[in-house]
Amino acid sequence: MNLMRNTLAAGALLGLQALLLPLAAHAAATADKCKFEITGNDLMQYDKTQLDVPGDCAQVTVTLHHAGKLPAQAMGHNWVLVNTADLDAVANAGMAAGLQNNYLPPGDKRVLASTKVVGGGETASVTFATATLKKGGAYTFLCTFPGHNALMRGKFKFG
Ligand code: CU1
Repeated sequence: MNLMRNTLAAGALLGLQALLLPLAAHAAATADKCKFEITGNDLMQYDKTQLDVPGDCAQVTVTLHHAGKLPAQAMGHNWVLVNTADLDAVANAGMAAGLQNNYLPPGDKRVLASTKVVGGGETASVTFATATLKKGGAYTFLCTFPGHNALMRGKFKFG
């Protein structure tokens, strides 16, 4: 009797899983196109020069990996999103803010999204809403470690 009840319950559970699994897979696929990975190295480079974000991503996650060996003090990297027009100003203000502030002025409204600064072997991630971004707007990502943005920058296309 107990066995039969258990078998029935297990069968019902399996049926439920069969119903839910395709839904979960679909949700994951939808979210994945809004998640991006970018890697920095000890040669002051990102491995990507452009990120293409679909316009229906309500939020975006960017995960920055540092594939190098140098510490953050020597070769730190972050990932910072700005309006392209603000790039130089944010890079200069970031330099002055120092490593203790992740090379970004605290509370700077020109910073649309940012990770902390990481050193070799470390990873940092940021998730942000796209509600304030304009589709087709001119956005650039950069590393604000002093001097890095000359090489470490790229286009952030949304929409
Ligand atoms: Cu950097």
